Amino acid sequence: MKTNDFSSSSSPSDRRIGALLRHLTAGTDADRVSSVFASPTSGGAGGSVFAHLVQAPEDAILGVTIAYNKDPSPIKLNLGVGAYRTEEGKPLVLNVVRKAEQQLINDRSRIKEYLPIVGLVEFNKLSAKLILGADSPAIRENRVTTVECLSGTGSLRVGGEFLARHYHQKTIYIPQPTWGNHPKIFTLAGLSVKTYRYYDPSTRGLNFQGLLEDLGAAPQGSIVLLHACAHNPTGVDPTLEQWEQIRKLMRSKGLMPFFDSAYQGFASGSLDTDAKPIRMFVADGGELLVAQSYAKNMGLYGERVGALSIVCKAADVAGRVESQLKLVIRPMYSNPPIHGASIVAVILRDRNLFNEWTLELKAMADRIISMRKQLFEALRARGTPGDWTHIIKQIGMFTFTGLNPAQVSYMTKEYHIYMTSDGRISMAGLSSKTVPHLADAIHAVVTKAL
Ligand code: KET
Repeated sequence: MKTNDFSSSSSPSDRRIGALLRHLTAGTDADRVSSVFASPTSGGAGGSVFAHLVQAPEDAILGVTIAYNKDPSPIKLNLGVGAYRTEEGKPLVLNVVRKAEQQLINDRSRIKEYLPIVGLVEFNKLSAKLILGADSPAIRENRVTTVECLSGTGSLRVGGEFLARHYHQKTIYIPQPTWGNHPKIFTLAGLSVKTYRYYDPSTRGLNFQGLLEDLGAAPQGSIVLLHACAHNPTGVDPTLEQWEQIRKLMRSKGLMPFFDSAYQGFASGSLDTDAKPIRMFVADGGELLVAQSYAKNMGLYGERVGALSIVCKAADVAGRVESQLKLVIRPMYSNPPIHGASIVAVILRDRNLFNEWTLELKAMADRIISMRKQLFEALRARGTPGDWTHIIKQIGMFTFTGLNPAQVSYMTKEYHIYMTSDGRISMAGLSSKTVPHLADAIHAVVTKAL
């Protein structure tokens, strides 16, 4: 008699724990090791069974906002999390989003039933079109499966777990550096995480040679996480010619592309331009995964709306992939939320709203570019030592300033400017009013030689 389906040594949960242990014993993050391994005790008479827990550190990015909120200073400035702010420093709800929500509220036939496990079907179709292009051969040939997930993070997590269960290679290569959540997401999904060279601090540009060498040396079939555009945190993207070389190399070694598209439209201001690297990989007929987020480009941060698409070689395979994705999702969160996906669907299906969205998106991207110019000019006007041209060269929401952790903490302490300790600043958090304050702080910290 079959007694226990979960005891098989190759079960996904075993693999996940194995991957987690491997990751932790690699000694990458001491605090996580202690938070997992601190030994449980009975707590003694009347004591808490959780008394052995150590206080976990705040998240490296979201913790910046927590510290900022505690600061009573009137001049404080939050350049930590990548969230768009207006010239007045306020969060922005897009006009098209307000209109879409109004439409949804006015429609009395709308109900609040559970969505299917894969989410809102119309949203899924429209999301695939948005990222792959309306004329994508993969969509035409029904070779794409798309599932609604909990924003970009949830899409990466579901995709990671799907690969850990069903793909023959369990190693994923992520760029060095990358978004701080990537290694945790993929480790907990059951993959083992390795890095490839990406950024060269001496040129503040792409280490293209290092990237090609590392991907060239990766075992056949490995998974490779690629930022579709506006690389976080560096703001450095490959050129289209470099993408073509990356594509050729990856396809020649059977490496599996997993695109993280969290900033479509934020890099160039154009949704289609920013999706080009992904579409190059689709055009060659090969397979890939892409995680999409609407947090930034539609300003739907808290709605947690995104999508995972898996492009396959044949329609029947895509159908079976989807059936397995459902088995990943159902025990994780059952099915995704309805509201955010409905907002996106209303906007993407209506030509007028869609056009209005592209204008609002372009305006956000342009304001960020104008902040780059203003900050660069302000440093030049102050005669701040160093080459600051990377501020205007880098792409997307962030500038990777090159400031070190000591300089960052000095700027926080003395100037109440909050940013991640790697020196990344969210350009979207700046305004014409706050640029001089930031420039003063950078000037001071650079001339102090900390
Ligand atoms: N990928 C990348 C590259 C990314 O920068 C983020 C968010 C995400 C995925 C996930 O976003 P979601 O909200 O799940 O759709 N980055 C910003 C916010 C965060 O850290 O959560 C940030 O780097 O500030």
